Amino acid sequence: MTDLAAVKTALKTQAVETPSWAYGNSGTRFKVFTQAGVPRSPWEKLEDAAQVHAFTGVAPTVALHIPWDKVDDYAALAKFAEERGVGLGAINSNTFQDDDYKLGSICHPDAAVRRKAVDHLLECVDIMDATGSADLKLWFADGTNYPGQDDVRARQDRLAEGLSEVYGRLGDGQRMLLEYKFFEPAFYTTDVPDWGTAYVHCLKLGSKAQVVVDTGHHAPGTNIEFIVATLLREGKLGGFDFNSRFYADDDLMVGAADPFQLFRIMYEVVRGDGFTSEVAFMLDQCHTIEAKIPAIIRSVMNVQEATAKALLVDRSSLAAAQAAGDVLGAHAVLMDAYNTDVRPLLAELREEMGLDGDPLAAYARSGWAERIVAERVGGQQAGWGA
Ligand code: PSV
Ligand code: MN
Repeated sequence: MTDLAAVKTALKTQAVETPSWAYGNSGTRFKVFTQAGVPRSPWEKLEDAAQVHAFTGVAPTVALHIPWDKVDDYAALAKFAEERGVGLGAINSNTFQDDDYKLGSICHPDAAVRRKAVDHLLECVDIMDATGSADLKLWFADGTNYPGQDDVRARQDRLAEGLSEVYGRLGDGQRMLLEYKFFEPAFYTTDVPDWGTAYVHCLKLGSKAQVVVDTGHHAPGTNIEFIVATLLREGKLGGFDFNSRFYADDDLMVGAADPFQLFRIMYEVVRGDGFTSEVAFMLDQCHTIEAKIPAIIRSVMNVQEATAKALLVDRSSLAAAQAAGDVLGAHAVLMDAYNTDVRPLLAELREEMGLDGDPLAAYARSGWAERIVAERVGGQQAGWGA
């Protein structure tokens, strides 16, 4: 039997970090669609993120992306967030939108470009100092398109050298989270393509370096929960960038494409005590055709539902069935939890937290969507590159 009170306590302390860029306009390489009411500044993104937290109660921090969220005064931005009930979370670097980075950033063959990339990463740590953020999240678009284009081993050396300089700049309580992605924008080799490559670099760097699993960054069919179990077992899982994918890095709402996969991932998190450790549960999504704030609320709820089901797994019955070699019995224990309708439990939990049991309906009633459409007129909406 699972202890329902313990399940509820765990769910109340869950924290899902929302990404500033999900509040802005987004699109594909074919078209960026605009939506009325979209934030025009990092400040307005934080206002929207505060709404998500106000209605879900479990989205207390917001990840920033530099330079998209560049401001003159980061301490003021942190204070602005705090006054609205949220905090600033991971600082995401961006070494992929500058002409200099055509052949890579930190792995570029030209030392001057590598210097520029590393300086940007060091600037991100300065920003962390000002915002009080604990995590520097690194994703590199670096790679090659053609066999022979560059020396793939030399690129690994350059990567290690650059990362080590940034690692040395981290203060106490700060971490470097290294994210991998199997392809795109590079199509032949990618310099950090998989968890193994990220892991070996993090291992060499030290305990402040950990791996980020972006759920959209794997080849189709990859068993992501196995990667999660392995990284947790090695104490190297720094966090997640949650999103859904049907084909490649689709950045759709987490739990939309494959809620069962999300459950299996969350079960390995629970099994590996990741839920109570320092694993950061972040979203990394884009809401191109759907309304952004409700999509982010739904995404947070999807993570909560998967977590609730994972926490409901009767682990002693599961262990007993596994030990007895009872294949179908063990599978049934897991499926019983997955097939539980946890929505009433979560509604009850929200009410205990002083929230509306139905965050999406409460948000719709709040008038915020109409207010931002009326008020945010003129100016430049935030979006890719802004
Ligand atoms: C790259 O595809 C990525 O997942 C990284 O986390 C980036 O920082 C983010 O997307 C930007 O949207
Ligand atoms: Mn990501």
